[in-house]
Amino acid sequence: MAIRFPKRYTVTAALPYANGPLHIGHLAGAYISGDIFARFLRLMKRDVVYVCGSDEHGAAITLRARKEGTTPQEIIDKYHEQFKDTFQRIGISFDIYHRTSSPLHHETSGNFFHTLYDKGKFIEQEAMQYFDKEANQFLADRYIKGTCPKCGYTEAYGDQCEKCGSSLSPTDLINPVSVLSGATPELRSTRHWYLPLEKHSEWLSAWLETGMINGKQVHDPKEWKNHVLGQCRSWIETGLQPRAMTRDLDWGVDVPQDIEGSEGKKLYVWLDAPIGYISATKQWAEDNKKDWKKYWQDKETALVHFIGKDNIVFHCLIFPALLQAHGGFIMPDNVPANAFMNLEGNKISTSRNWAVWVHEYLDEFPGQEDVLRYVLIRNMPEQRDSEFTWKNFQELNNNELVGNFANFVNRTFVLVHKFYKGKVPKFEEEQDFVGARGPMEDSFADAELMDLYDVLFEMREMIYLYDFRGALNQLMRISSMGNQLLQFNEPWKVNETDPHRVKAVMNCCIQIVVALSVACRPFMPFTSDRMRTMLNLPPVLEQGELLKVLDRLAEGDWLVKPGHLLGEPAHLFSRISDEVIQTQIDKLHQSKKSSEMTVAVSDKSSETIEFSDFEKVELCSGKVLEAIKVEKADKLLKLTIDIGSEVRTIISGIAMHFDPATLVGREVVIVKNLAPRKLRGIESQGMLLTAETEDGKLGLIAPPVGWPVGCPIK
Ligand code: B3M
Ligand code: ZN
Repeated sequence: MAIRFPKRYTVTAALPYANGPLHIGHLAGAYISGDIFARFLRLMKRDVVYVCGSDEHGAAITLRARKEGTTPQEIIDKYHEQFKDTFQRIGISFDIYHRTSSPLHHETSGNFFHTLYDKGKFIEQEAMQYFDKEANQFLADRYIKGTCPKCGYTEAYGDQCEKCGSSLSPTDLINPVSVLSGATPELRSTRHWYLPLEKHSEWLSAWLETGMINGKQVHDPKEWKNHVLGQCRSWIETGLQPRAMTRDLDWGVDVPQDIEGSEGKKLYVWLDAPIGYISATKQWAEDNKKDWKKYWQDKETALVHFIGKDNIVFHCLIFPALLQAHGGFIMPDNVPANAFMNLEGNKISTSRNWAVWVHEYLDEFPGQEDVLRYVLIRNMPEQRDSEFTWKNFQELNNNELVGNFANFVNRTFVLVHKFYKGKVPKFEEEQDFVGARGPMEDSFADAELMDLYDVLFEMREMIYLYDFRGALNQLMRISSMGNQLLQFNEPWKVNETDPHRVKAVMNCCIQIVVALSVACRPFMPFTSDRMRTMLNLPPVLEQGELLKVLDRLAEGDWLVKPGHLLGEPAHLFSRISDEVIQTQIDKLHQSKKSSEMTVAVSDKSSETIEFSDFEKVELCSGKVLEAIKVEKADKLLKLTIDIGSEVRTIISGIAMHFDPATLVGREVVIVKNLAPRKLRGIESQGMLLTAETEDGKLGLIAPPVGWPVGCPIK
């Protein structure tokens, strides 16, 4: 694949919701990938800005404030500061870490909305939405919970089911309840501005599949990850729907006041958040005397979004549609989204406290930032979900960082200090020596440098193509080569008898260490700094140093000259013991348990109902007359059920569990007096009772065998 060279890059990483601490899944999802890419580009002397900031609007924030009994402002201030600090401590090199509560962002996103409004890109529409009478509020997104119509998960949010990942709207939910009061909401009419996404479907599809827009090639779709394109395809195939771009809320960016009907309306958080990338760039440009427009509007700029897979639709369909509707903006050149990283066999979960919190890691493993970075990159979920385990963390540290990388660097330093008092040795270049791979035609040192060049070049290619795991592998190949060189020549044995060879070998090893000190920087910036001090060389400032190394090696030039005096060797990595690992494993299970206990206690108190509540539910027995799949809905079945007095149609999310044919004739229990609801255009008149195991097995609840249909069940 050909690598293109845009004039400059705008690199973004998903703006984290300022509503809870960062865990390793966040790092592995977006921030480290973006960091590798941005640092690498700087090392290649490319023009790049890496922007991020806190996402401070939306229900994620207001609900958190409610839960903690405080204000949204306090929540965002607390987490914004914490994020800034954590990112900096783990070495994420944003050029700016901005926030969406800033006036500049409010202005930028408000104006953006206004432009779309002026250009007639929205449809203004009255629609029925759930309203909580007790809380006196409309319930969008995370303010409403209910049963997912696709998979039957009972805790799905109004915007998304976290179990099956489907994107939902509140009216899709079965048995919706208000998150604020627990009340069953009622439908009320409200006016909003919608983006008619379906009108963008055609060009979006063409752009994603071919990289062409308005007859111009703007990116190479072959460079996009399969799972990203796959997800976009399936969204487009299912049919894009108009999406409301405003909300009835009191926290967020105001719909511009001069627009009629703007009162009480805020921008949808997924409209304002990606514009946060633009406002962050504006702030950075202002602070650094740059022109922000070049980074967003010049065709020669490549815009690259680093995100997790749950954000794909927003960055590959909705935001591009918004940018295009606005006009004047470039499209993303790539959205190299990552899948999820699991932890010790389970999904990382903030609410269940199943996570490794980054700030806690930093406190408990001082000076070992790069170990975490290394392990997260080694296991980066680039194409599919991956796994973090503490055992593997220990193994990778002990075997690869200590056993390979640090071992090579340390042996090299010790030997150069021992043989040459720390001075890089000079040797006769014409002399042929035996390299790591045995005798060869070229001069030994030249061949070593060529090999080094080749591996670095491959690493460079891989990073350009977002294969960071592969690139890290190349980095480790370099230190393996160094170890082989030492192992094969055994300078500690032959220095007396073959001093010429040992000088050549040790000189080469130092060249390799210098190359490593630059090449490791995108992955392990702290190690790079430590190595430069050891080498007595200036720190790598990310101003084209890798490009320089490649150029020098291509020319056959040394990276550091003979006679250069090295600093003292220091240990780059040290072994991690079983006890340390066990402590972490115990801590994880411990904190999960205590969070379960609090959940259990609070669940109980909030879920107790009065007998009179229970009495309201009318259950009865019935018999399935017909069962058919609902078109374009993988998980829904349309059931025709005889309940004696009448025949009901019930839409149930059980298609993944039963072959429809086997359901005909089955005796079932239904909730008879549930308010009818429309699902996929079909009215569902009741609900089927099922039982579900923790691992998702589903069974039907049946009345006593052979009983007549229509029996009340109490
Ligand atoms: N805050 C969602 C998330 O953290 C959201 C990303 C915004 S990126 C513009 O998953
Ligand atoms: Zn679901």
